[in-house]
Order: sequence, then structure tokens, then C-alpha cells
Amino acid sequence: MSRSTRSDFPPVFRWGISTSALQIEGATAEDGRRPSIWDTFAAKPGHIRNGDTPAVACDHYHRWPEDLDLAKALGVGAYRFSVSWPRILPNGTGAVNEAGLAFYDRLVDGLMERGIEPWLTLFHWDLPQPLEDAGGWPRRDTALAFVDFADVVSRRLGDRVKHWITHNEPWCSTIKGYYEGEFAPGKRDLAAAMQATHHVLLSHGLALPVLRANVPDAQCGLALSLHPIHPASGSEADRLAAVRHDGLRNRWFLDPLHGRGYPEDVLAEIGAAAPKVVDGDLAAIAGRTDFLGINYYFREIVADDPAGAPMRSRVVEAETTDVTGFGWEVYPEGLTELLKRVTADYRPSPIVVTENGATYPDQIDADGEIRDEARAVYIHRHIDALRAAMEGGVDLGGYFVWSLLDNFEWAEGYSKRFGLVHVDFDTQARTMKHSGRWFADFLKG
Ligand code: IFM
Repeated sequence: MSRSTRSDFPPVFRWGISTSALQIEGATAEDGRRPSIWDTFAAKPGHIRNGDTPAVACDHYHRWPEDLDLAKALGVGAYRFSVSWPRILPNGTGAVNEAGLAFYDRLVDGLMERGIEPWLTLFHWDLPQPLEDAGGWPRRDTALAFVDFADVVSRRLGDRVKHWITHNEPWCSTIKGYYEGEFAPGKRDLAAAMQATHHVLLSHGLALPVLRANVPDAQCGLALSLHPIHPASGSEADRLAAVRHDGLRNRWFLDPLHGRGYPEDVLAEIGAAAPKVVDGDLAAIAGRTDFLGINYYFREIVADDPAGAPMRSRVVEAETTDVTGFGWEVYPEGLTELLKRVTADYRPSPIVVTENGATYPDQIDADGEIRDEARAVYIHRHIDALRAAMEGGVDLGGYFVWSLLDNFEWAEGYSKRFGLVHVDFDTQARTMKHSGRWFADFLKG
């Protein structure tokens, strides 16, 4: 297949760039914001590489006009950002912090002035600490608190923001946060994690009618991180392990969102750790959405492993040297496969790829240039994969690169850079990388 150009995609196709509040804003103790679980988690030694914290990050809270200018220079039509819950409701519920809302007012106006469509994510992992102290996502009340948060934000911004993503990657905020312990709040309890998945999905479903009531012409969805799952060998044991693994990684989220309830095979594996579901919850979770966001980074190759909790499976490394700075295999054909599979199995509303991108160990050359050709090639190959998916019948509405700026990459701190724009974290100087220039040229056609 020849390399894709913009003209291979329909004119209405959204080309965008993705960010999230905690990863770029900084100003974590300013204008009434109080700690999120990630501020607390990062403050404890050993959780984040090099002891990094999100306290300053890219200082986007103060430098947002320059950052929106950079987005404009890229030529993107859409900008995905998240709203910091502890900036808006510092206690998680109750009193609204006007200064927090005013920040997003300015940001949204700044986007509109630059002709860029705002795509707003409500929850990108920064749960207010008081809500965690009260029980976090395993507690049902957190889902109800999320609906109030959605109400406050959508009342204020819904006149201008039409695209609403309730949650980003529920897998990470629940399984990684409450079971694997690698992400905030750092717990290791399968039953708590599974209950958290249910409450995150429930909060999504309960927020939908609120968003629709507050926002004329709202387009609502959520963003799942999904992976093609391949067996490590041709053995029957590995094939079955891949099916089980896919159950928790992908189907656990896709099935209830598409009205099928939780997958029976996963329920059988997790036994007593299955979440408590109240009558009416599954109907709420299956509420109508306008698009399905998919974040794609890599496939997973899985072997049978009787000791590999919770799905008796183990992820093995791909035999390739074509990996990103995270060690993630570069596998663009997996994106085509995933989009076709989700379309065939679920026939969802249009799909938008809400994140895709790569970290590489960028270097600044003597002339100040960052020649990150590998990142540009990575993105171009994934755009080719989108085109193949569309030619294969997938209803695809857009593609968002992760990310505009190098930023706070969660447990990896500032050691992993995903930006099309380099950030010097000592001086806060921004420099467009070659990949950013390449993307701008691609978008110019
Ligand atoms: O930085 C993250 C983002 O917050 C969620 N999706 C994956 C990205 C890269 O790891």
C-alpha cells in the first residue's frame, strides 16, 4: 500500500491532538485546587521514576496560550484535553471552585478563537483525594459524585464544547490502580478493582443523560485502551489463554457498553471478585453513545500460565527490535485488526482513535533540532493502518495523536517523552520536533 495522504480521508475526518490535565497543567496547589490521588501517590518515594511529581509538569496552567498556538501551528482541527476534577470540586463533591471553572472557560475560548474544536475528557485518572479517602472507585458513591462533576462542567462549558468523553482508559484507572498497584491509588485487591471497573462504567452511563440535558447537540462517548490479543504459539492452551486474556482486557469493557453485560468467561475466572451489580446498572451502562473512542498503542502476545492471575495468562515479549522507548512493539497492523474486530463484533457507533503515539529517547542536536524521524514514521504507519481499516468497512471519525507536549508520563515521570513538541522541563521552553513539522505538513496535504 502506498503511503497515505490526508486526501485519502474524508473532509469531515477529525485530525486532532490529545492531552490530559494532570500530565501538563502543573499548578497543583494554585487557585483552590486540592490534591488528586496522583499528587498523593507521587509524593510517596518509590512510586514514580526519579521521584518526579506533577507539581509543575509543563506549566500549561499558565502557558496555555502558547500551547494552543502550537496546536494551531500543527494544523489540527480538534484538541482533546481533560478537566481536573480537584480543580473544579476540590473536595470531590460539594463546593464548586469558580477559579477552576474559569481556567477551562479561558482554555475553551482560546481554542474557539484559534478555530480548534474542543474535545473534553471528564476523567483522566486524577480523582480528588477526599473521594479516595472515602473509598475511591470501589465505592458506589464515587460514581454518583462523578455525575455531579459532569453536571457542573457541562453546564458551564456545554454552550461551546460539543464532544464529551466521560472516561479515559478505565482499565488504567481501575485494574492498574486498584489491582496491579502501579498507578494511583496503588492498591492490590482484585475484588476492589473489579468493583471499581463497574462503578467507572456505571458513572459513564449515568452521566450520559446529564450531558445530553445540559449540552445541546452533545456528542458523547468514552475512550477505551484496547489491544489485539495474540496467542504466543499454535498450542490449544495458548489459544485459550489468549481468549481469557482478551476477556478482561477488552470484552470486560466492550460487552457491557454494548448491552451484553459482563462476559461469563471472565466472571467464572474471577469468581468471588465479581462486582456487585444493582438492578438497572447494566441498562445505564449500555446507554446510547455517539462514538466509541479507542486508544491504541500495541498488541499483547499471551501464553497459558496457570499461575498468571487473574486470567491464568502471561504476556510475553514480541520477537522484534521494532519497539518504542517503552519497549512497546510497533505493530500498526494491530490497529487495523482491532478496528475491524470491534466493528465486526459490536457494530458500534463511529469509532474515533482518541490516542496513538510513541515515546522515543529524543536527542537535541547541536543546532537545537530534534530529529525524531522514528516518531513521524510511527504515526504515518498508523495512519496507513486507519486507511486500511476504513477500506475494510470501519466507520472511522477521527484520529488524535498522543501527545502535543512531552509531559508527566505517570509512573515513568518525565523520563518518557511522547510529544510532537519537546519541553525542556528546566526552562519550560517548547521546541517543535521534526515529527510535529511532519504532522503539520501531512495535515496541509
Ligand atoms: O500518557 C498516557 C495517557 O495518559 C493515556 N494513554 C497512554 C498514554 C501513553 O502511555
